[in-house]
Amino acid sequence: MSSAAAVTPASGDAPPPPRVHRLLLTGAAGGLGKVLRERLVPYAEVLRLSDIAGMAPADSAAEEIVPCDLSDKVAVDALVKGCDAIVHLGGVSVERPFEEILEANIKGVFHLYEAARRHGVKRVIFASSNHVIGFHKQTETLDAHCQRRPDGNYGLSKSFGEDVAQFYFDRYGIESVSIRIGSSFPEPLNRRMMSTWLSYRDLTTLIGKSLFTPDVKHTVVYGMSANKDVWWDNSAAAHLGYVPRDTSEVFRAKVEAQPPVAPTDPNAIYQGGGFTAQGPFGD
Ligand code: NAI
Ligand code: 15L
Repeated sequence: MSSAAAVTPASGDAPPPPRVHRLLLTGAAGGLGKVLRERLVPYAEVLRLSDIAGMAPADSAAEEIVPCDLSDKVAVDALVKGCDAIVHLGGVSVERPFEEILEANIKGVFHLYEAARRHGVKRVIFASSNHVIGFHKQTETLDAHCQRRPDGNYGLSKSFGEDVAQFYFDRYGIESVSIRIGSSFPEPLNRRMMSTWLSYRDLTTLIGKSLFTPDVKHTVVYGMSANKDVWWDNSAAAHLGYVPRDTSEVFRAKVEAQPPVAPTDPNAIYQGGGFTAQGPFGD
């Protein structure tokens, strides 16, 4: 690999995928973290798994379990030490009051990049979200350079995370890929997700491309499968060579059997769907 301390491939008939030595996965106890704990195995000699929530014990010498609260600067520094690359999933993943988002997402992403700087980590994959552009209408097609229109505290925190990624590239040369994940679940759960769905297989492929493509600088890419009706244009991230293999179309009949969504419902208007109508909190 170009940037994340590649390990020399072993000889053999088919070349193995490139690997880093120690890959840190934050958010490892979460929905995507559990999936990626298994699927990132080929990408690293050692997978360091971290979360504030409980995780299953290490099942081999190739796993390290390091509990950590991302809002704890000292703990994050120790967590990152010795890692060659980071897949950063940890944080609050839904709309919540600002104080919760501040600790986990805003302080958390800053602590992570500061630790990456101090310990010489060269590549970070940041789980951003479609909610950084959630107030754009579903009639629009957006590329990576569009205006961000965050749809809540959560979207604001992901927008901040993208800015942190850009700053740490401009100032310190740490490369990042910010993946604006659409909806990554086993299958699309509603009509909106017919456009935003990202299969676990395609997510894994995209993370691999994000880890091992040379010279990504700070790339923003939309995390979506090869869905029929999409709102996002990934041409600005073509250098990643990401080619999704799954599509939400195979679930269309099941999704369209659901009751229709009123045209006035945010789920039918905005790319961020119902997130645009959550909050305010604490009034
Ligand atoms: P999740 O909520 O299941 O997992 C997030 C994990 O972060 C949890 O295990 C939680 O315990 C951990 N976490 C929360 N606060 C923490 C803290 N202070 N310190 C350490 N860990 C903390 O979310 P999911 O679905 O697995 O998503 C993973 C990432 O991808 C999140 O950053 C989310 O925002 C992002 N994403 C996910 C999408 C999806 O469709 N699943 C869509 C867009 C973005
Ligand atoms: C997200 O950012 C959330 O983390 C996830 O739970 C879904 O709600 C997803 O966006 C979505 O927009 O469907």
